[in-house]
Amino acid sequence: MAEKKLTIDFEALLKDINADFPVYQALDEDGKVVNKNLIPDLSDEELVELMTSMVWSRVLDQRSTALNRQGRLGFFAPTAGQEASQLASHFAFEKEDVLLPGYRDVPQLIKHGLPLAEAFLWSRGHVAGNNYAADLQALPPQIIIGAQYVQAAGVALALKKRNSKNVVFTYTGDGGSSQGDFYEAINFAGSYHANAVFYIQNNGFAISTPREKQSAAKTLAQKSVAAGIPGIQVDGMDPLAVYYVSKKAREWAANGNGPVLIETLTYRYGPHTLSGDDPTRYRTKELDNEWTKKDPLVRFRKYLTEKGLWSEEKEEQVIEATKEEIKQAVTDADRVPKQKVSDFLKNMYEVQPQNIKEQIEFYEAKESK
Ligand SMILES: Cc1ncc(C[n+]2csc(CCOP(=O)(O)OP(=O)(O)O)c2C)c(N)n1
Ligand SMILES: [Mg+2]
Repeated sequence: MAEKKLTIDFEALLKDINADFPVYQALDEDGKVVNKNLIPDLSDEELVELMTSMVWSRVLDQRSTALNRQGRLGFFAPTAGQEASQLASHFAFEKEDVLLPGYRDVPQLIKHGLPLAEAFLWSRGHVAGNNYAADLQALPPQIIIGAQYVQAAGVALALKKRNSKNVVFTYTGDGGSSQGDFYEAINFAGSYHANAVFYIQNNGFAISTPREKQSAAKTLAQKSVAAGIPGIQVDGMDPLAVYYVSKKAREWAANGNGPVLIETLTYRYGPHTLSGDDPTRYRTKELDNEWTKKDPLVRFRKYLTEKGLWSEEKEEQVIEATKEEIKQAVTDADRVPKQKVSDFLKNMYEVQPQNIKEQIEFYEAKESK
């Protein structure tokens, strides 16, 4: 019998699916320009502002870790290593753009206008940490993986319907890109050509699950294809490239063309959170070393020093000022009356059902003792 003719070339199909998604990079590990087309049009002052915010974030990470260990902070998800991915992306957006962060995206939230003391209260699980000023265009950090993407799709549609020139920008992780919410959100926003920029901060791990086990997709950026929206992979340790692609993506979305998906290739140096994770159980020293060589602060420091815009003294000033700012914020957070169970209950319903009323009475009696 003659062999059946192969009508479907699965190998070729896979090749198409894994079409090339180039990684955008402007600066190499030594802070040397590798692609001058990707050097953004930022003034000297803006370059210094961006570096300052990245150093600020590194100090905040270190101090938050220490404060957590002293029992003075609650939940904390370390951010060191992700400064370019977080702060250089945020730098491309306007105050009127809406930020929907995940639990690791507290630095962007503070830069967007959340007072540091309120961020600390949020970490402590205090309701006052969720009481946002009316002009703060952001929602509190999302703990449910991927849920902020669905909310972002809704906000993006609202902006679109109002003919707004603002956008929503939201962040999830490599693990988050496996959630149903992720696909629903980019599909929905795509179909309405809504004003959204979606970030996947691919730090290589979802707690202990490595990226390779997360998806058979060659890149996470290519998940944009099925939603019919542009997808970009960027060196997430390169602040200038992250800023450049973010700025362009924002323009694209703000002009009514629809959403963009950006995958930043990055790494978290610390544990997943400070609630008991031990990264030495799933990461090697070699891998850690490989990524610390790509450090966004080192790279940007070299670039700016070469330009005469940065120095050791300047960095020392930023570090000291940040430590002072943190000290003050802890003092301010400590002044807020302790969280009460009755406060939680009072925040649950606008019109309280009987059982909640009874619980409020019960806890208020207990708390007044
Ligand atoms: C819906 C849901 N499932 C599971 C969890 C538990 N969980 C918390 S963080 C996390 C991993 C997320 O990894 P990734 O999206 O890569 O983000 P990263 O922490 O690396 O920034 C998981 C599974 C959760 N919070 N929500
Ligand atoms: Mg991750």
